Amino acid sequence: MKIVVLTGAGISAESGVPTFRDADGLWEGHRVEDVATPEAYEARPSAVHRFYDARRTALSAVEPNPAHHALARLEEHLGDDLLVVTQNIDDLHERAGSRRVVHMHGELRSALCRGCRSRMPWQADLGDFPPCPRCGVSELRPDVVWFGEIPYEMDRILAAVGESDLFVSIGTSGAVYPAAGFVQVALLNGARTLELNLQPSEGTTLFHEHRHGPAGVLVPEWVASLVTA
Ligand code: BV8
Repeated sequence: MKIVVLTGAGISAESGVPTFRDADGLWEGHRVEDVATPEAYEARPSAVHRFYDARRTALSAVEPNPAHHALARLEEHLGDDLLVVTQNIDDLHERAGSRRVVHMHGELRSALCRGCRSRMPWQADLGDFPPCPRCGVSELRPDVVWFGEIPYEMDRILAAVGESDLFVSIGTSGAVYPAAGFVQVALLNGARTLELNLQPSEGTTLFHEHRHGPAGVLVPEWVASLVTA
């Protein structure tokens, strides 16, 4: 059975990574267009770097939770028949042991050079505008996909969703496209669809089955049911 799992901020909430739209969410205090758009970066690069440098630093204070670990276990069983597509820019899936992970919105621990377009692993701050190790110009930006920019690996994602037998959405509000549209692609290709989320998402009516509750409980239960089956 080919499975595609789409994850959002909700899967990392129990690890202590703030979500976006919840009361004290990441967007709280920041207008999206002030920190997550190319225009914002053009106008106020230091403010945008402060937002992402703080999130990158905070990553070292959090750990994967049982939901991340359960998906890593599922990959051990399914191998290439499982693909995790995440909207998250944290590295908790990989730190839990998942290998088949697509970061469609980029990664915090990566930098993108606007000069030579190189992408490179990056742990430190970018707010001090360090030179690019490849081309030497100080044009390194957070390697994240901002609003108005094209997400990464769309062809690979749409092919996998189109071939999937089961499409599972975990911890996402279904408010941001094109990710929010993947369930329709799965349905059009005859896949079964399952939502695991704290509360119904904006696209909840598009799922054959819903389980509402914390991912740290729902995902290990779901994986256990699949692995024993
Ligand atoms: C694009 C990186 C063209 C940066 C992010 C169609 C209609 C309307 C608008 C559009 C449209 N198409 C495009 C748009 C514009 C825009 C968009 O969608 N706007 C929205 C606001 C309406 N989209 C774009 O600009 C995209 N680019 O369209 O390019 C294109 C498209 C296709 C092909 C070619 C070209 C680019 C969007 C990417 C922006 N970058 N992140 C950063 O992280 O700072 S988006 C960012 O916000 C996240 O990555 C994520 O995608 C989104 C947040 O959503 P969630 O992850 O779901 O988080 P949220 O807080 O909202 O919800 C958490 C959920 O978890 C809740 O449901 C909650 O109940 C649940 N939960 C909480 N705790 C738990 C839990 N569940 C389980 N357990 C728990 N413990």
